[in-house]
Amino acid sequence: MLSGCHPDPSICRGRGGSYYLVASSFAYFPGLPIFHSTDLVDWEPIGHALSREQQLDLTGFDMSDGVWAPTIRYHDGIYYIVATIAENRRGATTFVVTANNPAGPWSDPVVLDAEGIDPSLFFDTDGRCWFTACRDAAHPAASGPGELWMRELDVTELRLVGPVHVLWHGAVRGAWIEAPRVFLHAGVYHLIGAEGGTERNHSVTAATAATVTGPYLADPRNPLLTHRHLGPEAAIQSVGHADLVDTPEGDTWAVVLGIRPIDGHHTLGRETFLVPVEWTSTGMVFAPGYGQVRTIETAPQVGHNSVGQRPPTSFRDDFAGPGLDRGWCTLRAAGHRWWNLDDGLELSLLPWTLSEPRTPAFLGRRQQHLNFLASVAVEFKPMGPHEEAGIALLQNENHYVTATIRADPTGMRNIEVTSVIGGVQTVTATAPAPAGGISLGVRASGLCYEIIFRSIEENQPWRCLADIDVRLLSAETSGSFLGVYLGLYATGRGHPSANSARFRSFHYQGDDMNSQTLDLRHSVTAGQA
Ligand code: 6LW
Repeated sequence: MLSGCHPDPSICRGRGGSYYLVASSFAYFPGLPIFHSTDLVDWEPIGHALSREQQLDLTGFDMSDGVWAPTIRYHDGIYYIVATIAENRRGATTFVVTANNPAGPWSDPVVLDAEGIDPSLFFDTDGRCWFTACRDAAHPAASGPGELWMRELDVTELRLVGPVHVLWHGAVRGAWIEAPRVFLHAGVYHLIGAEGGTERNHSVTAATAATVTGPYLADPRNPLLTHRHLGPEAAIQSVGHADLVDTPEGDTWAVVLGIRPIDGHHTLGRETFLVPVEWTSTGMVFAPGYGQVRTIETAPQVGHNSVGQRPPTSFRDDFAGPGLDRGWCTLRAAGHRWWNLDDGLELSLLPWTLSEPRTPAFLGRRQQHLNFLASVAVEFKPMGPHEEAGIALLQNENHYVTATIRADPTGMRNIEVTSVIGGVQTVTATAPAPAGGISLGVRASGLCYEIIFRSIEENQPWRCLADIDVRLLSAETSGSFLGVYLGLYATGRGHPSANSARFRSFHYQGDDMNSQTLDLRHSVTAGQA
C-alpha cells in the first residue's frame, strides 16, 4: 500500500474524515514523512514532521540510525508525534512534536525523559495521556530481552510525570518485544507489540488489562498476526509492528510493516501494508478468515477494489521549480546550500562521497517497485579526475552503485559504473561518454539492475553498460534497516571544487507485475563495457 522504504507505520484519524500516516525516516532529511488519505488506500505525501534545519541534524549518524518508529495521534484538535533518535542501533533521544495541521508546521522537538525505542501515546476516555515505549528488561528473570513500560504524559507541559509502570515482557520468550500500542475496546485495554525481531520471525502479539496501567495478561491466541510460519517462498514476509485505526462506520484497520523478498533478499525496504481487523469477544482478529497480509486486499468502505498492487506508476521531474517535489530527500541534514533550482537542478560538487557520514550532494527518492526504469539527464564537464556526477543507487554507506560521468587523465569523458559493496570499491564498467548531455539510467527486473546510458538527445538508443545483482544492495547483504534510494549525485571525492552538474530531468516508471511494460522508448543495445 505504501511501497518502498516506509517501515514502522503509525496511523490516526484526524479532522473531517481524514487519515494520517507516518513512517520511520532514519538518517534521511526531511524526517518523518506524513501521508494523507480519505479512503485508507491512496496516500498522498503532505509534508514531514521534521523539515527545518534546527529540528534535525544527523551529521555523523549511520544511515540506519536516526529517526525511528514514530506514533501519530490526534486529540482535542492537536496532532502529536512521538519518535526516537537512535544512535548505534539504540534509542538515544525520544521526543514529541505537535501541530494543528499534519501538513505542518510541526513544533520543534521536545525531548522526553524516556528510555528505549518505539514510543506511542494513548489518550484515555478521561483525557489522560499515557506514553509507552520498550526498553531492555532490567531484571534478568524477565521473560524477554524487552520490556514494555508506561508513564503518564502531561500534555500541557509535554513531560512525563508520575510513576513508571512495567506492562509486559511479551508472549514469546526471549524474542524481543517492541512497538507497544494501547487501545481501549468495549471497556478492555488492549496492548499490542511487535515480537520476534523485525526480520523473518516478526509478529504482532497482544495482552489485555482491565486498567490502563495493567496488569496485562497475554492473549492465549498469540501471535495474532505473523508470516513467520509461511516459509521463505511467501510473497510477503516479516510482518509486524502494527497500529490500528477505526473508521466512522465502526470498522477497524491495521497498518503493519512487511517485506517482499526475491530469492531471500529485499531491496524495497520494509513497506507498509493494510490489514482488516475484527473485534470479537476474545479480542482483535487480524485478517479474519485467512489470517494473512495479502498483496491484494479488499478495500475499505468501497467494495472490491484491489489494494496493494497498484497500476504502473510514473514520475517525471523537470525541476521547473519553484520548490523540490516532496519525494526527494537528502542525507542527514538539509542540503539547500548545494542545490539550486535554476534552469534545471544544479548540484554543486561537494567533497563528500556517499560513504562519509555527512551530507553529500545526493538527492534521492525511494525505489518503490520490484521492476522499474529510472533515469537522469545530466550535463557535466569534469574539471579533474576526482570529479563525477550522475545517478546513484544507494542502500547504505557501504553498499551502493553509481553510474557517473568522469574524466580520464587525458581529459576524455567516460561513463563509469562503480560499486561499493561491503565498503570495497570496484569500477565495474567504463565506456566513452557521448558528446553533450547524457542520460544515465537503471532498469530493474528480477534479480538484475541494468545500468544504461544514452545521449541526452531523444531518439538515441539506450546502451547497456553493466548488470548488477540486486542482492548486493539488499537489506540482507548490507545488514541495514533501509530500502534502496535512487537519485542524483555529484562529488569531488575528497577534493573541494567550484564545479557543478546540471540535471535536466529525472524520470521513474515502476511496475510490480511486469517489467515488459516499462517503456524504454528504444531498445537497449550492447555497450562497450
Ligand atoms: C524500530 C523497531 C525495530 O524502531 O526496528 O527491529 C527499528 N525493530 O521496531 C527501526 O525500524
